[in-house]
Amino acid sequence: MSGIIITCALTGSIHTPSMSPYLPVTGAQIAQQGLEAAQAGASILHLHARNPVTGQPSAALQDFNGFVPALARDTDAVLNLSTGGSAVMSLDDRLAAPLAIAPEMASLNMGTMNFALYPMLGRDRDWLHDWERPFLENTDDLVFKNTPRDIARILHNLGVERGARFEFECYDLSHLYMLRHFADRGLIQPPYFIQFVFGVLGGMGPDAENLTHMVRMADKLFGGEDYLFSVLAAGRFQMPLVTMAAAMGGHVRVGLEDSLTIARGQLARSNAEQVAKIREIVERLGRVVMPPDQVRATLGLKGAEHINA
Ligand code: KMH
Ligand code: ZN
Repeated sequence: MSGIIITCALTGSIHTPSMSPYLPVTGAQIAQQGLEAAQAGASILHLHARNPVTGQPSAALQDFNGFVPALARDTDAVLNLSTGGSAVMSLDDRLAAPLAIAPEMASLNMGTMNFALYPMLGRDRDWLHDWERPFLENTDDLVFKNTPRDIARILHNLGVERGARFEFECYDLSHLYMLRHFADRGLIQPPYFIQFVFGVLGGMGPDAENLTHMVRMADKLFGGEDYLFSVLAAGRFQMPLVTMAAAMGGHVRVGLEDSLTIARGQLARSNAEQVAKIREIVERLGRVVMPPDQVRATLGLKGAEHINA
């Protein structure tokens, strides 16, 4: 098996500050945790911003500028900006920072779907901020909008015009067919870096059978040579599912965006802790971690010198 790409998603827009004191929120925290994650072996950093005072997911360019320039200066990791942002944001808002920064990579969610976070309300907590509880409650009526028109716009404005390549987020089998559709339209070129997303309520569940079937169908739709797959899984399914991906020859994504824990019931103290753990696992499986330059060559990226940071 060839090298393995470790992506680390540092903060995301799913968890809220009351859930973990280790969730990075300020620009300085995101930059520091990103640096440590890169040093631990993450070659791609998947990035969202937050309001540094409230911890609320943010689309503001000034909040991205709190950590993107530092990460560009202090690491050679591939910076991958989310275009999903938060499901509560408009597409214009989600795209503001990626369009300004023109990153080497951007995420691209391959279908409109439910994105239900309210089960995380489960137990009582002391909420640090007023926004957290209603934010989670209202996800019982939230549509994460990623229509074909939205996808085409992102491909055009970020891909064609700014030379970004994509982390294609596929939460379900249908999203692979949408990806095939855009390949047939000639709007994307291989190799496709496909992120299989497990365990979001609204997408496929974290079952091993789903992973084997997704790989089987990706082989059928794209051929073994034209795509790479990576896996992320939410919550306690993170490590089991990404380990399975590594054993199957795939790539892995960890980070506090996807799971706040390092073991059952135990909060991860940093993103780097999760990176170090999966690195040890994959190396014991006989995989070799790909450094950023090899990732750039493998995925056909434009190079860090071409981003606005
Ligand atoms: N939060 C993950 C489930 C994005 O940023 O575009 C998916 C994600 C979406 O990372
Ligand atoms: Zn994300």
